[in-house]
Amino acid sequence: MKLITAGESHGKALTGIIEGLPSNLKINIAEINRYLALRQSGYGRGGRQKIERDKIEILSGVRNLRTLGSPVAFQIKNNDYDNWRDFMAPEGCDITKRTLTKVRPGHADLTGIIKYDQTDARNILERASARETAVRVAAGSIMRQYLAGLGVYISGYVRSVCGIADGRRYTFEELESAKSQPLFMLDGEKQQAAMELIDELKEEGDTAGGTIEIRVKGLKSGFGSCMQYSTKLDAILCGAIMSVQAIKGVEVGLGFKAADLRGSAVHDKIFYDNKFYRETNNAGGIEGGMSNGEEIVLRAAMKPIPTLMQGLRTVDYITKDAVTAAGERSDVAAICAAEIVLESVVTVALAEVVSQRLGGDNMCEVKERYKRLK
Ligand code: EPS
Repeated sequence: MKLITAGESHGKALTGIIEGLPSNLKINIAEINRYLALRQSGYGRGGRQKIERDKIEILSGVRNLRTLGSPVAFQIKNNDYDNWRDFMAPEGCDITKRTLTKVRPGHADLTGIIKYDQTDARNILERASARETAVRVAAGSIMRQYLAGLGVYISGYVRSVCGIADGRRYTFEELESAKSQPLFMLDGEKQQAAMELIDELKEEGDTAGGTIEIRVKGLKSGFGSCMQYSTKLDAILCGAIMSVQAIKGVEVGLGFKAADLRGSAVHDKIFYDNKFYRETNNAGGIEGGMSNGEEIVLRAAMKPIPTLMQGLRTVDYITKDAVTAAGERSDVAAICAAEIVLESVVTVALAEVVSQRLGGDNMCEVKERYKRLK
């Protein structure tokens, strides 16, 4: 299974193609749109989300709500294109307007302009923009339906915003209620404090990041491989997480904390009672690059959004003058969007690993093969 995405932030549409879905997977379109709406939600988003109403339009590979086994192509229209047609149209447009040369620190602007031999960072930022993640959420939602057919579920929540952290542990079932919270946090007091901080940052023209936990439940052991570095499940899932805009760190299970503890306090002891089990899950469900049957626990750190309304010191790419970086409109925090995106990219990466191991041309075959695994 493989996903390819295309689309510019203010272009006509975002497009995705998924290759390798088995036939007869029932597609719930309302569910895909629910995740797209969740990605647009959350406290601290900016003006753009008032313009967009992301909805999937499936173009191929699905007939009467069931996959055919052929590539599934889909698009999500950019409503904002109506305001940008004159400056973005592939067929010809005015590229002297809406230019960006006051390159923003922390963005792709400067490095991209040099690498792609441009004079306008618009030709870089349009693709580097986190708008692209809408496609990955739609694809993730389709692949989530594939994994749910096997009893594999993905969830998560926001653990901290700009240092305001919830250190509690939650069961997988408790995580679902996070989605109805303004910041996808489960600790009401921390969430209130984080919302107040976001209000302050908005006043100051500043931005915030945070940390997110993603969990996978129901995955049997043996996915990923210890036989080749590139096939290790932790490498694949962490790579997927690091591919998301603004993500700067990732850990599995105890993660960085494990470095400060003794081996006897870190490694999950193994027991047997009709089946092998562990009483702790410090490994985060992955040992030797393979799922071990426990819940997979991944945590990611998102940096603050690099477009600041207050503007950071930078240099104009053309004049070389010291200037304040561009910043017309920006989210203060997009941590909820990132939470949905991270669930989605983990789902996409996992579905690829699962389909590689199981194969199967139709859903019935896939389910039978999964059931037969120990
Ligand atoms: C983004 C800048 C903002 C965000 C955008 C990502 O867009 P604009 O420049 O149009 O105001 O809203 O995110 C989305 C549009 C989205 O759907 O998530 C950026 O520079 O990365």
